[in-house]
Amino acid sequence: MPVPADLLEPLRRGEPRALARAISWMENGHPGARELMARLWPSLGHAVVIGITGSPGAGKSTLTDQLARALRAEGQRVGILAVDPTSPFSGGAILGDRIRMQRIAADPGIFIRSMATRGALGGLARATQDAIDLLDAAGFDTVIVETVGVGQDEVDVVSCVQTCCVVLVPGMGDEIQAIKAGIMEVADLFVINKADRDGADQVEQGVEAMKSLAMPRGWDPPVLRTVAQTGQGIDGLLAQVRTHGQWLRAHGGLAAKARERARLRFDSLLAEVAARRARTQAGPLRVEAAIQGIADRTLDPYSAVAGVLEA
Ligand SMILES: Nc1nc2c(ncn2[C@@H]2O[C@H](COP(=O)(O)OP(=O)(O)OP(=O)(O)O)[C@@H](O)[C@H]2O)c(=O)[nH]1
Ligand SMILES: [Mg+2]
Repeated sequence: MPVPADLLEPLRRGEPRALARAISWMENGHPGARELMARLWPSLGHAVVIGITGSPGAGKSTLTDQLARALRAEGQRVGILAVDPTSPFSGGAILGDRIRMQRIAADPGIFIRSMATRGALGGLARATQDAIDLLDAAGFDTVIVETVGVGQDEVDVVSCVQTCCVVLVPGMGDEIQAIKAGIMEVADLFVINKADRDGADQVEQGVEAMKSLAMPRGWDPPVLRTVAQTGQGIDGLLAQVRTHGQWLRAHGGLAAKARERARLRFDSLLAEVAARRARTQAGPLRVEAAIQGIADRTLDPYSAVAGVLEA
């Protein structure tokens, strides 16, 4: 299905309504979604993508706001994707984010979108990656992806970013343990936010101890302190994000990340499309019969799947 000019051109100019529509197209598997991506694909890859991840209430949104402001002051256009894998709907914390973000949302140089599990065909990571691509196509210089740290979904989402900032706060001894799983390998920067509170030293010691156990990978993730509410430390954070970008460029890291991202994307899309095709070919009755067979123990799961694939 051809992409209407009244979507493509406004999208390339970065008009918010066209962007919102295009993101929904991708999320909902609109018949024109594939052609849209095909048209945009060759010109992508310019936006710098920063990930801000951490536990609920760590100050991710406040940090994101501050970063966006600093980048706007340099004349950049900034996209913000607020990803919440815990929320099936755009509600709760995300609604709060919307209200909070209204302050900066009036600025046409900033585009904000909440991404929740709701309806995102193929999952949140894919929807987020698609949205990043669309912002990139629309000429946004930097995209900030804010995501609540909750495990695999989060790790998948941060695989989309160039520089992943893990936000910690004083007084979270146990949570450092929880963060170890998975996120350690993807952290490019550690940000101790709410450094105006007691206990920043202890968190820093905890992070350093954790880092010493991690596999060395050439880049030693710096540990920074911020007070997002006042903007303290934001310039330092931006400077480190840039240093990391330079390091990636100097060490072939950008190409390596792009390849890794391409592989993840291909694998997940292949799995999804192949599964959909197989289901359609077999039809719902056969699929349900196979599932019932497994439950009844008349059919083992492997044979059930093989049977459906051969349908
Ligand atoms: N004392 C102090 N409070 C802060 C700081 N940064 C953010 N806060 C406050 O912490 C609370 C949570 O901030 P958010 O930015 O909404 O945190 P978040 O991580 O986005 O929260 P979720 O999206 O709900 O997970 C708010 O009341 C902020 O005003 C800081 O540096 N110091
Ligand atoms: Mg938030």
